[in-house]
Amino acid sequence: MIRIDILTLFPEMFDGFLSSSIIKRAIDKKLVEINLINFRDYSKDLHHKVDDTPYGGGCGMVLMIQPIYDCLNAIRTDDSLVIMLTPDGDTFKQRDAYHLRDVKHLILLCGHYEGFDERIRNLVDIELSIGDYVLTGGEVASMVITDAVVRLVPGVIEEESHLLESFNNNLLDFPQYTKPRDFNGMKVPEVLLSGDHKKIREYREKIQRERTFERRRDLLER
Ligand code: 6GU
Repeated sequence: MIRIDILTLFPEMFDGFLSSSIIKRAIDKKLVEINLINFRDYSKDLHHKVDDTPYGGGCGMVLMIQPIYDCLNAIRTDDSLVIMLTPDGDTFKQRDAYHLRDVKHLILLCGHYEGFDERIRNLVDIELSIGDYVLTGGEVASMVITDAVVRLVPGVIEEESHLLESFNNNLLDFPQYTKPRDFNGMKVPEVLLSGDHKKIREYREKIQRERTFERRRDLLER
């Protein structure tokens, strides 16, 4: 079983995510254990402070190293991979989801406010971002990464589903259709109704290549 510990000051943000759909089912089936840990509980400050004003001046607050240091010391083991969520990190890709699926214990550290004390970077193994935009905190990013990893854990969804999906082989997905055959004149392509599996496979691969070329030429250039 894979264990994912999410270090956050806002555990309530995860309520809907952990109690719905495939993630809930994976937890119920004990395929994954997900723990929310509020690192405020590790603050040695009288008022449980976790952030303070930046040295050198500037606006906003900076997360202090002490609560995060003590929290990580309490939970990390030889099997742990500590990931800091930050817009400065490497961009998370599908191939990273496949790597992280094989780690026994993931620790996802979510920041909030203006940033982390720079020295916190010395406590983590890797830094990840989910894309080139700025979020209010790492929580949504940690849910994105958790979702992408958990769905790849064997038993969570049908194995065959990921073999054909977008980004495997750097190709976008092929289009899918279901009933009815004709909706207000919008028809299902004939070939899909033909029962000729070789033709269907060729048709789908052709569309995948065309669509990736039109929409995501960057994927083909890798
Ligand atoms: Cl991981 N954190 C924040 N705060 N913003 C982001 C991000 C992470 N990834 C993209 N934008």
